[in-house]
Order: sequence, then C-alpha cells, then structure tokens
Amino acid sequence: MKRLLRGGRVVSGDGCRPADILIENGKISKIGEGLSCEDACVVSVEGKLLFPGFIDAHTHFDLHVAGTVTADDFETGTKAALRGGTTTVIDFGTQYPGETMKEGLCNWHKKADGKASCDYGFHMSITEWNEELDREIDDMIAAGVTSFKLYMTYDTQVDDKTIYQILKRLKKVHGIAGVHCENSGVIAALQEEAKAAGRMGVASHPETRPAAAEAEAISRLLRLAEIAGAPVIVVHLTSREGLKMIEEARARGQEVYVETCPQYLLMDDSLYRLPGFEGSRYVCAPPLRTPADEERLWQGLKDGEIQTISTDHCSFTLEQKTLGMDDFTKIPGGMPGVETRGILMYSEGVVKGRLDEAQMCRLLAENPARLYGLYPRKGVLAPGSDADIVVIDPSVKDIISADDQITNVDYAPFEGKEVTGRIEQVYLRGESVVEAHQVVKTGLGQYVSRGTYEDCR
Ligand code: DUC
Ligand code: ZN
Repeated sequence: MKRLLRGGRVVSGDGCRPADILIENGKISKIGEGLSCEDACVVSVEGKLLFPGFIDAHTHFDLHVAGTVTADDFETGTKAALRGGTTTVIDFGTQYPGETMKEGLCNWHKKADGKASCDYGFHMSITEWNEELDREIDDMIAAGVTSFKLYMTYDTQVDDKTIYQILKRLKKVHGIAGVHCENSGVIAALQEEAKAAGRMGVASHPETRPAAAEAEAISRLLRLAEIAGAPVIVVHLTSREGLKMIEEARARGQEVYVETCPQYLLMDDSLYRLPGFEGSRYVCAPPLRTPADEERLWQGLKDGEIQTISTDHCSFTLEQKTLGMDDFTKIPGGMPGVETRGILMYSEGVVKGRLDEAQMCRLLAENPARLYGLYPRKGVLAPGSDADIVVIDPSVKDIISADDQITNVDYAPFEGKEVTGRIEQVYLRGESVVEAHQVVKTGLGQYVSRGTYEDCR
C-alpha cells in the first residue's frame, strides 16, 4: 500500500523542513514539497513534526536478574516502545558463564521472535573470555550482532585483562563494546560498611555507588581502550566526574562514544530519601545523581559530547522492588522508560530550549543508527530508508501516568509530569502501528541484522 504523509515538517540531523513523504512497500520512496501520487492513501500531518523512528539501544526485556525477572518481556516492552515512538530496540543478549555466545543469542531469539511489535536487534553481553568465545566473535558479526556489552560490576563483570583482550579482538572486526562503568570492589566495600552500621534503607543505594566509583571505572576503561587502540562506548553516563574522564581521553585522541538516559537528565538523588520505601522505584545502577550533574549532561548533549539517549529500560513492579525491603542491595535495579523517552526529550529538551529538533533527531535516531550499524536503513528519513516514522503533535499537552501506560508495571517514574507534545502516529516499515497515541497493530517486529559502525560512518 502506498501512503503519502502530507504537510508536515520533516526532521533530520541537520534541521527541519516542510516536506511530504511518500511510502511504498515499507520504504520511503520520495521526500519533497508538493508531492502527489494518485493511488496513495493521503494522510494529513499538517502542523506535525516527523522524526525518523526512534532507536533505543539499551533495553532489558525478559531479563532474569536479582532473583526475579523483569516485568516487561518482548511482548509488552516492544508495544510500549512503539507507543513511545521507538521503532527499533537493541536488547542485551547474554552469554552467561559456561555458555557460548551462540547459546546466548539463541536464548534471546527465543524470548523475542514472534512476540515483538517493533523491530529489534541484540548486543551480546560477554561475561568471560576464552578461545572458543574469541572465535565466536566472527559468528556474532555474521549474525548481525556487532556490538557487545561488558560489565565492570555485578556478577557478570569482567576483569581488566578480559576487557583489554575483548576490545583488541573487537577492533579487528569493527565490533564495538558498550561498557557499564562502576568500580565493583569499592561498591562492595561501601555496601559492607553501610550494612555493618545498620543503614539498610534505600538512602544507602546512592551512597554506596558514588560518582567517583563511576569516574574511576570510566577512567580505567578508557586507559584500557587506549592501550588496545580501540573505540568504546560508555553506556548510561550519569556524572560530571565521568564526563571529565571522557574529555581527557578525547584530548588524548581516543574515539569514545557516550550514552545517557532520561532519568539521569531529569531526576536527582533526593528521590532516594523519600519516606518509607518509596525511593525504591528509582533504584537503578548507576544511581541518580545531583542537579549539577543533570545540568552538565544537558550541556554535554547540546555540545555533542554525548551521542545517544537510550533508556536502560529494566522494569520491576512495586511488589518486585520489595525484595529489597530490608536490604537495599537486594532491590532489583532498574526503571521503565521506553514508553516515555521520546516525549520527555521533546518536551524537556526541545520545548524547553535545551535541544533543537535536529539534535533530538541525532540523539534518538541518527547517532544510534550509525553507531550500531543500522544507518541509513534506519535513523533517517530519506528515499530508500525503512518507513519508520514518528509523528509528533507539538500542540497537545499530556500528563504521564501509570494508569495510561502499556509498560507492565504499576508505577510510572515520571508520574504526574506534564509534557508538551504527543506522539500521535507511528509507522513501522510503512505500517500504521500507532494512531491517536494508541497502538493499533502489534506483532510486526522483525529481527534486524546489523552492520558495523564502520559501515555507517
Ligand atoms: N542497571 C540497572 O539499574 N538495571 C539493569 C542493568 C543496569 O545496568
Ligand atoms: Zn542496562
């Protein structure tokens, strides 16, 4: 079916211009002013902004963690993502200790295949290193898994030697690693101290995961990457101190990419001091920081020091959070975010003048598409690209509420927040999947085999 989106303003990484978009066979066939096509279904998008479908390169759906499993699986998570304008997610497949990467990938395909409503790809988390895993890197690249995740904390963590060896191996095939940077040793010591002093509540969570522990790990990672001569991605950056380490590495000539998330831009650590157990809903790692950190991250987005905004969507119900009622280290870490990222960044970023539309487009679509080997198939509105399109009505005001969400949890981190703008329509490869801000078609998500960042420069 042909579709002509007429009268909107089309956003790219360079700016915004009035243009019509003609969609044929799931792809964009033409963009320009005054387009016509006799047999196309014409949709008026006058007064609306058209972005490339957003890409969320950091989700955790159906993840077994902290003795439980995330509340969102691929069915609910990708549906919520679509409603939030995200047409592609990249989730973290995991090679658990003793497994091959092929087994890890197969497990994640089982979780996602046939259940997804938006397109999806996988990173591969590597939790150990040996000759067989080394060989499997080529298989992963061939399977379209071109980015890898390393943890410097948690029981999935890898040591410095392993980080160095993996970075060096990935460089040969133009694979890239995204790294969770926190110093696990000092966190363990601080947690022991807090527990010994009887400080078992939520307030101990940020105190035992300080920004210095993040900055130390970032600094170490970047020195390892320097020695390996490899590019690297710092995922979910939260702090000024961490960004300083990145500035220094770039000044040395290193290639460093940075991701942050809406929660680190819009929430601060005072939430952990809310009465009772309320702060548990905001427990994530690294934790929320200070208003000064938020400001620095916004500046980093504006100045191009930070390349992508993802969500780290890792959702748990309030009941699940109570696993850590008597011990803050047992609170499952993570928050939902896929349903609200797009509109929060539009409302808090563009409407409030912290970002312009082109910057938002780069941060949520173009840059992740380039970095994760999807460009120009995705991440841009151009002839030949997938017709993944987000239509935002900038004139509507809305209020974020758990009562009105697809995300499978009983709270919304941004409950009650007024936002300007609403994601009215979403097209996934030309199919209308969201209309009037409601998901109208599900189950169309396909696995996307990705190229490398080198393919997309
Ligand atoms: N941080 C979280 O809070 N949850 C999941 C993984 C992560 O890095
Ligand atoms: Zn994560």
